[in-house]
Amino acid sequence: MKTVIISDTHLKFYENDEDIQRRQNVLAFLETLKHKTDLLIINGDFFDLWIAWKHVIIREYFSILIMLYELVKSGTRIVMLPGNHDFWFNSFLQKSLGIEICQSSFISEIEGKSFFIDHGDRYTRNDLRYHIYRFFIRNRLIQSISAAFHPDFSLGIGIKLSRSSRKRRIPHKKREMLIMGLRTAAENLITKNNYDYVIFGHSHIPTLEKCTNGIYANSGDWISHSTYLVFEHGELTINEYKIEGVLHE
Ligand SMILES: [Mn+2]
Repeated sequence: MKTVIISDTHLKFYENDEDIQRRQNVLAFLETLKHKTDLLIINGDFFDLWIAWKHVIIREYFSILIMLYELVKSGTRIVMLPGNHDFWFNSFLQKSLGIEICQSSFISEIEGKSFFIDHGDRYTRNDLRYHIYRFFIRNRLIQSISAAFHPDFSLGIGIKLSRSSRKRRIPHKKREMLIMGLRTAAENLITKNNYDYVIFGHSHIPTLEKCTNGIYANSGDWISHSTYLVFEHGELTINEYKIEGVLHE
């Protein structure tokens, strides 16, 4: 059985050249998984922004949605977890593409080993502002208000937010705290619940570390690293996707 875990591809609906290249890399990578992967876990921030209307989907995600659909058709079970950029899922991905949405942590036995998988954003410490924001933004009322606006209007706001967050750099100290916070959370989860593996995303730093009684791994990102985790034959490895030319759409 082959399990692949990716996160933080941050696919955008409004793209510059770098974003287009990244989308093409992700598409080419997903193509290589067809007929070879039993389980694909998408561990949050796959989309840089996802808003779910009742009858409308974002056209710029069309090629990636087709690829996910083809992957499901090829026999891969896809489980998608929310990140801090994509969490307002409705039934579209489940009903139309056959993707399983796991709204909280994905806790499962894989090949006899216990896994705890989560995007990780709620496990960072000393970030009260974010935790208040997270509570607010995940509120159902806020979601239905956003979905009530015309898509071009809501996505227009999304473009503005995306532009401003491009300029914003996370201070070094804050990133260090985030990385440490996730590592400590992983260690605690392993100690408390006897998980063999705790897997997060969110930090964008590819990681594979032995804890006292288990292993903590982070799938990294596709902005700077193009990394993914593979669990096969009882072993977890971290891999880098090497780009071999551009996939034509
Ligand atoms: Mn994140």
